[in-house]
Amino acid sequence: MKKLLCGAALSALLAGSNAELAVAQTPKNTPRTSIALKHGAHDLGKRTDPMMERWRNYGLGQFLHWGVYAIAGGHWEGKYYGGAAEWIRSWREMPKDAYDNLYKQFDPKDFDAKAWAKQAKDMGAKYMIITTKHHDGFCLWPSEFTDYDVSNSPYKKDIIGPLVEAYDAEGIDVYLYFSVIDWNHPGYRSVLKTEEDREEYEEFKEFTKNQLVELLERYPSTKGLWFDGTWDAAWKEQAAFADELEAELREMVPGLIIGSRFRPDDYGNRHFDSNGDLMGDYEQGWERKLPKTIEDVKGNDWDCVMTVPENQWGYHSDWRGHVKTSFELIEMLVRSVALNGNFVLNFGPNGEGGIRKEETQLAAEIGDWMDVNHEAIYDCGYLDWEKQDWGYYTQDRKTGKIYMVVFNMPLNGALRVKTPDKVKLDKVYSLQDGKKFTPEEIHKNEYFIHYNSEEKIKSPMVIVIESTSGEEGSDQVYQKAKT
Ligand code: FHN
Repeated sequence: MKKLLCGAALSALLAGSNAELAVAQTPKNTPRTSIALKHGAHDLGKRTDPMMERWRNYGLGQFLHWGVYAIAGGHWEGKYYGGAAEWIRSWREMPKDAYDNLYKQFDPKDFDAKAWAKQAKDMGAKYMIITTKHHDGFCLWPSEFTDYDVSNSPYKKDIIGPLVEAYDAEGIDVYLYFSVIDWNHPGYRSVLKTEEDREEYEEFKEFTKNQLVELLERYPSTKGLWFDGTWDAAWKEQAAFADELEAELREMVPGLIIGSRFRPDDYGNRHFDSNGDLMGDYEQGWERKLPKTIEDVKGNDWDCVMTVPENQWGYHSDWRGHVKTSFELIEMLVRSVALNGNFVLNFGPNGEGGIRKEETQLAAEIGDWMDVNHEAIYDCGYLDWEKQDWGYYTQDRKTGKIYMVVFNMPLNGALRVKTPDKVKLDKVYSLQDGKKFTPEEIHKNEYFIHYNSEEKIKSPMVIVIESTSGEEGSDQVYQKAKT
């Protein structure tokens, strides 16, 4: 499998100018140690193979939370449940038995995999993550290993297969969400207290493994697994099992992508092992929150998964509290890309398989913006220029083009740009209409780009900078360019 940075190279990195970055991989309050681990991170540094490069350049993804919880939609017998809709089974007002029988009503007449995929495509998503099984254990595919699946619902048909097919057809990569927590399996435990617990949990582990292998066998075009529900004490004891299983799954699908939420290390640490090294291909801890600075991401790949309301993943018919606008979501998307991450926006279809009007509207608004401005998102990442208050820089990793994504247009239209030494701004123009700007140099390495339109910008605008970095002596060229 991947081997990216050997011990010697790592020492060199630590000794060199990137030392801060490498050391920064140690989580706060954890001293840098070298504990011998059998099941810690096996590879250090970023994966550079084509599948991971592809992942890194997605920019925007779609998350889909769908299951029988969508039928309840955050209510039970007229009472409102204020928690996340997909957790309603854990609410004391809803009898477990009632929840566990909801699947008998699962018959989503409006489900149209192609329409979902088309909407995601129009929004500009490059990958999609679908909940094959959430914590309740209900499987959206016909599983050989449980009866609690779609084949025993009135709908009867596989949901995952048509989704994989439809999204593949739209050129959107599919990732399978899988919850290790499974409230339906008799062997599932959150804590292992007795010998009997341990015995039953062994069966649960076997079941988990069987289901994962089954998913990859059934849907071989899967690009990765998105794990969840791995925080239980019982699972945190399973370092050896999870390590072996992860290796087996990676064998099945070359290039398979798995984030940091799957396996614990020998001491039960998750995401980062006891030495502070990332376990998995990317950091999976940015949920409903975003990093503020590049230091926060510790040099790792990462994704942010985001809800439209405050904390609803599955369908809740009654969104209360703050509901995000497309402007806010686009800013989150751009901030993610500017800090080398992907942004994944969640959708929670209803019990009939329909996508709610708010989500449809947001998808369309984001899509309209992406239509014009996707160049500033796809294949783009961090640019090491001083951040300015108007918004974010992104840079195309292949062409080197720089994008200024402006969210806060100054009243006088003067957009400050500070460049590193010896950088020359060759061409500056609007991505929307190609209109050229002539930067005004106000100091060495500092410019104003004047946006002089009377028109107030309605959506975040993008200015492209094509620049060159000069060698020694190029200051002169740069100085000449001033006159
Ligand atoms: O408990 C789940 C939650 O319902 C949702 O699936 C999110 C998505 O990342 N994950 C868990 C909380 O971390």
